[in-house]
Amino acid sequence: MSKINFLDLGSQPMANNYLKSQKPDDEYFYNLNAVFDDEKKLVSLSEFVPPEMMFNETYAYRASMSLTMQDANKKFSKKIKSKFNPKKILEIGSNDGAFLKNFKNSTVIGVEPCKNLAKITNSMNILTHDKFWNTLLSKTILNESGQFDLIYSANTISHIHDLDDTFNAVDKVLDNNGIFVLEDPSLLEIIKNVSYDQFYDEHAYVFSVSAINNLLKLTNLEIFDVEKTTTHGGSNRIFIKKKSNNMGILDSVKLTLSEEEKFGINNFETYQKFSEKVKYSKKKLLDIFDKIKKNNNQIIGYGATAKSSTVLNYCGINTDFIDYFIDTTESKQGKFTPGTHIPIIKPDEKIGSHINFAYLGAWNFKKEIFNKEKDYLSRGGKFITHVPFPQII
Ligand code: DWN
Repeated sequence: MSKINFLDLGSQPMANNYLKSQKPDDEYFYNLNAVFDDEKKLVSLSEFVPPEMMFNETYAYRASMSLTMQDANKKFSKKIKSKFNPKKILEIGSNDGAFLKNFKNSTVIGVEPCKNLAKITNSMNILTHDKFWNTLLSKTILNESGQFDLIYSANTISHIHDLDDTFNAVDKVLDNNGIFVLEDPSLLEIIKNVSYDQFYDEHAYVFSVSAINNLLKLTNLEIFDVEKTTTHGGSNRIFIKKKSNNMGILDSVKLTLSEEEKFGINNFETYQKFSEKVKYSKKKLLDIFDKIKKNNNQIIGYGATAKSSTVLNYCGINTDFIDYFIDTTESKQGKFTPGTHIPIIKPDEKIGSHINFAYLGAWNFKKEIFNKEKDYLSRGGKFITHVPFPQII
């Protein structure tokens, strides 16, 4: 097996490790490099951060924080109910219950290793195991609750290091006629949009449908349908069943695999080109920040995302450039961005009238944010983004 390095994003902190102090005594850093496995055609980080360091009782991210995601979860839950009518649902990575709260409590179980989040869903009467997903846990769940006809996992499987064990564990608790829905950011969209900020400690893998298809070859599972969604800048919703289930495989699978193949997702050269684009993106973004600062303008950050941690640390954007971030997540407010130590504050009703430039950390919610900030935009306020290329909007 050959894993080839293609992207060096330098020394990085843990992306969700918001700091209590602007001058912390110690902060954990690791080398953020991405590699391409030429055999499985799988993109991953070269170095994994221990899961317990990232996903624990202080985890900051809340999946229910945006109207966009609330709406997406509502719509998908409705679709699942009408299409598959599942009796028992298991969610791997249930976060704050953003998805599961759309179903009746008695039929759903969550798995969430971040104890602060599991506490939220347990208090909503959604039985939640505050443990990491693995074969051991799947055996416990099987003994206690039996098999499930729907297993859902969004933005989680890409975070789990041992994929063979992950799929094995899914196979154990999935009913023979059951469906496993896996949703994660699309590698194809990331390459197209040069959204290199989807690479950070938590995203151990960045999946193409082709890579998932290859990984499942050695399991009892296979893909039977693929949908593209717009969430998180473009994701794949991959529908998986047991190979023994003779439900047909839809054309979407062949079409997606062939689209990825044509694009070059399975060729190392694609990643070499992507890496050059990332370097250019950094240069152009810094040109924009330099120009604005030379004209003595203040810049704030909008949405202290995990993604933006990669950009800020890779480009060296610190308090010399950004005065503060605003973010609606309570657990991030009053803290400082990892590595770059920029204060994060609660957003006021509107962006202050003295601010003319805001760096869009949450570019994936651009539509929702532009809608909310109509006044700012109409008085000439600008947003800075690096996706799909560095620009002032
Ligand atoms: O996979 C992951 C994704 C799904 O969520 C995790 N590893 C971590 C996390 O990544 P992220 O932080 O990049 O996710 P979001 O969903 O892009 O974060 C949006 C952030 O922006 C939140 O902190 C909320 C904030 N926000 C805001 O302040 N005002 C969002 C909106 C829409 C707003 O209007």
